[in-house]
Amino acid sequence: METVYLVGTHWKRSGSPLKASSESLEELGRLAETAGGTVVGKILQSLDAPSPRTFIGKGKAEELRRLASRGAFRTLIFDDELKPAQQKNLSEIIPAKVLDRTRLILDIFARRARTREGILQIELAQLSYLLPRMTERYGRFEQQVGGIGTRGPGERKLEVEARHIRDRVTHLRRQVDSIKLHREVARERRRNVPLPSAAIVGYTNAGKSTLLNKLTSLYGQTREPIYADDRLFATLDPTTRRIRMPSGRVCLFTDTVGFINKLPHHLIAAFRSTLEESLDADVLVHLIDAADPDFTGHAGTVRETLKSLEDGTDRKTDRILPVFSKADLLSPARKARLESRAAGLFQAGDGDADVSPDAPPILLSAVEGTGIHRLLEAVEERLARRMIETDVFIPFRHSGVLDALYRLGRVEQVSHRRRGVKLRLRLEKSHWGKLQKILHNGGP
Ligand SMILES: Nc1nc2c(ncn2[C@@H]2O[C@H](COP(=O)(O)OP(=O)(O)OP(=O)(O)O)[C@@H](O)[C@H]2O)c(=O)[nH]1
Ligand SMILES: [Mg+2]
Repeated sequence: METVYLVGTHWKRSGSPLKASSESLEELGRLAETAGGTVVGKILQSLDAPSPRTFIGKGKAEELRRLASRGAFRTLIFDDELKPAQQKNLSEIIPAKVLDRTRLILDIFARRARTREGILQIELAQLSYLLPRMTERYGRFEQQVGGIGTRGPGERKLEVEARHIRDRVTHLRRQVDSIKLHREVARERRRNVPLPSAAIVGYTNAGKSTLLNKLTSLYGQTREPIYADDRLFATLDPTTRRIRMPSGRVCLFTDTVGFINKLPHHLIAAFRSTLEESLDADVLVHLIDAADPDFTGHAGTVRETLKSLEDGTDRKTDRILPVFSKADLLSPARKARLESRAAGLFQAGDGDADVSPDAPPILLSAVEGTGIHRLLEAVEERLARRMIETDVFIPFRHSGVLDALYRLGRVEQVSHRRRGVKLRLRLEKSHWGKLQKILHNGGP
């Protein structure tokens, strides 16, 4: 059993409430337990600014040293990311393993990774985290014993180690890139027979995998369940299932890795391509755990993370569909309150703006199977927004495109004319653009 002591910080000048810091510390405790630790104690410090040397103040560090030397805990975990020098100094003072939230999350991801790509990506993230910490060790060594005659074997060893890591990082990047390339080719091929797609996104433990399992068992073509559990980051690798929608169309649903407050940037960088691909979907179902007391804060984190991933792309945010999960855990009173309050929870302009009073929020229970049909209808409605309905005349010399139109869109009406056929058509906007090009440029 690994005993763990937690250190949280409330930044006095940040203006964020004390409650947010203590909730974050709670969550750190759940993360530590997910990683196999047992939390034996914690402190929440109020600070103006971190101390450059030891992050926390001298007095606190001394207090923790005393606790550790009495054997009160084996591992100390900080809720904030420590600078390499701070981590090193703290390890020198306190006889315990000193970690931070980033390192902990990286560790959990490493335990969870199953696919080759996931394993490579997590190693990449870990090495990028470790490298500056090694150079710190190297840099200090040089300072302490620097000068003539210090180019000894010890120093060279560190240099060699750091170079090894750098080489390994380059090697991993290449492998990840090559997997990505293969996948892009496959994706391009799929695009020729495009199916609409939806990604289920949300905070970790919101119920995303449970929802996909429910969808699969009700409307799916396979039965094989995916792993869902009451622990943080149960899912790492995306899974996609074909789901038959109320209209009869098939839509691809993808389960994705959960987001969390202060998600390490090394991880976002390493998982970027996987995430971007899932988020390429036509609709993003943003699943929010309605039974979680801090669901508003968590929903905010998810929106922020999505925004940072979409940086530079001109995606419209109206593809995000907010949906509340775990309705079965709510009392009737809370349910009613949620239904009346939801409108005000998501302000217009920040993406989840579609919970308007005339459209009550979608509240579902993946466990009891309630609200699922409404979810699918709402997804179809979103998909339909990307479609246009139009009349088009296809001259006989272009009759080659008819086959594709029947396949890609919905032909509502046909009337035969002397020089061709006139169609009333529902078609995705992007396909409509292509069709017009073909008709105007005189042939596919
Ligand atoms: N009561 C209740 N529990 C639910 C519901 N949906 C999910 N859960 C539980 O919530 C926990 C987390 O569910 P998951 O489906 O693993 O959550 P996730 O969003 O995939 O989590 P990560 O993969 O860790 O990001 C599990 O213990 C589920 O049984 C629901 O509708 N009602
Ligand atoms: Mg999951």
